[in-house]
Amino acid sequence: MFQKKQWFLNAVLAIALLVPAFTSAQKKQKPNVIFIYADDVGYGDLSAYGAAKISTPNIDRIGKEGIRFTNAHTSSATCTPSRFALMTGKYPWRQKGTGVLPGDASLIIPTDHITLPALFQKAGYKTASVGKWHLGLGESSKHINWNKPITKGPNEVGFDYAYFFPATSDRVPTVFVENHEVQGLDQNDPIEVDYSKKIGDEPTGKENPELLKLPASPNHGHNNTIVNGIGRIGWMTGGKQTRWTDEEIAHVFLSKAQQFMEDNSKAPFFLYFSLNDIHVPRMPSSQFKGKSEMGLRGDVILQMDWTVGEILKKLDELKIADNTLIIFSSDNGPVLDDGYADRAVELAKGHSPAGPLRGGKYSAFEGGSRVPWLARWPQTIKPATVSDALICQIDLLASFANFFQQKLDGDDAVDSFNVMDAMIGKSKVGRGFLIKQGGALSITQGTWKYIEPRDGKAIAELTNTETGNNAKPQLYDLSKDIGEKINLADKYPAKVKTMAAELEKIRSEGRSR
Ligand code: NG6
Ligand code: CA
Repeated sequence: MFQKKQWFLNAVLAIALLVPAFTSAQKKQKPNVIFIYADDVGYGDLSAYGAAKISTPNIDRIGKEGIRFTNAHTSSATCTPSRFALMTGKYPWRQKGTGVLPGDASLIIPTDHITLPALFQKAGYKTASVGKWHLGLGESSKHINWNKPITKGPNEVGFDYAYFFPATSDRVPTVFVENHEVQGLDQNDPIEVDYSKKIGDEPTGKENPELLKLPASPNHGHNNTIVNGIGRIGWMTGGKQTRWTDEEIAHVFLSKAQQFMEDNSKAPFFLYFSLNDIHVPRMPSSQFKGKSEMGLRGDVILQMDWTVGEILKKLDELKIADNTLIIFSSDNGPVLDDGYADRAVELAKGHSPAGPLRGGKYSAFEGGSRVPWLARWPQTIKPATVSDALICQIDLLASFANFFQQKLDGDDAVDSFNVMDAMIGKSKVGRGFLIKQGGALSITQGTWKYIEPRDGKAIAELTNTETGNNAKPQLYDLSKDIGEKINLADKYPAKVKTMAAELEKIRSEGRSR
């Protein structure tokens, strides 16, 4: 009897001792997560996706050592809404004011709901946002005072650390911000920004085109304040010492990302690394200038690939590659002429930025929002996997919530689905349907895609690209026609009706999860 009791007590003691050890071992095992978000990189811009005129060995390597997706998407065909969806798990068209933001816009991410970085924080991660922000700063509809700490931004939505520029590199203010402060502020030369009228007396691209080192394309409007020989959208004055040099942006962001990885190599970390490449103005560093066959756009693709390679190297150096999930994707499809006369159109001959897809940035066709997505996690993902599971960046939130066993509130991440098994190659099945936003909304269900009717030009004049606008409904069978060439709407009216109704239901219900 005594022996039995003793045995039992010993067993209880052993379990009590083991439990904390087990949980702390588990804690240690949480993978680091790096999400590299490239800007405007198309489905056909990487050699892993068939590009032959350019080689992207470092990005390709992620797929070779991990998984490459052929049916992965952003929620939208431009930057701000795609990023909004990624951060909130909510379709951006449900909230007003989520289109491409000017550089002086207020923060558009609600601070009273879970966000992707906040979810990582709750799971015990250190989180950082390095690179392009473009989700607004400061209090709703309040003027931003750039010379004082900025009240709301990445830190307020879940990032412990942030080093970023406010909007796009073709928009003012052309400065870097660390957490709440513009870097290198000089109180004797205060920064002012305006998007409605010229301020200060600095030359603009419109008045002094002879000062430009990169001419603007006619009519796009990249002809306001000249910074570093490049006309920008919007006017700024002051902050002369703080302004960036475009050719250095990639290096500056990379070094901040590397520093964060070094500082946190012992803790699990989440790094949102949001590249400036390959957005306009395409200004490669001297290391890459003239190195591709495709001019500046090709050069910055090489620069982007190098950047990714440096991150992979850093993971090896820190000996944390095995338990790091690194994802590479893009915020929207490709565009050639997006505001500067950089000869991208003429030099892209023989290269198809969207691969086999129709349309590109701004478009409701697949080229606008089907994007490269490669992921590597040596401990978990089988090398050289290729997956055609339907996944979207909007799903990261629910997928990681599930992974960390965090319950989402009913009104959080209302359009995000848990597709973690698909993301790590354990399942070939992703989400059942997806609504995407070009100009028009579309819904994809299985291999069928319906684009709702929308008035407006079929070709966007400035960029000379297809918008996907059509006054009539469009229906495509993507399994046979990934290039969306044959509109089957007239042939299958019943299908059109059910898909249109489904889209309407999801829109009116305010949620899809
Ligand atoms: C557009 C700009 C374009 C680019 C884009 C944002 C014009 C005519 N064009 O409005 O140059 O800045 O906004 O790109 O102003 S995104 O990738 O951040 O969505
Ligand atoms: Ca973009």
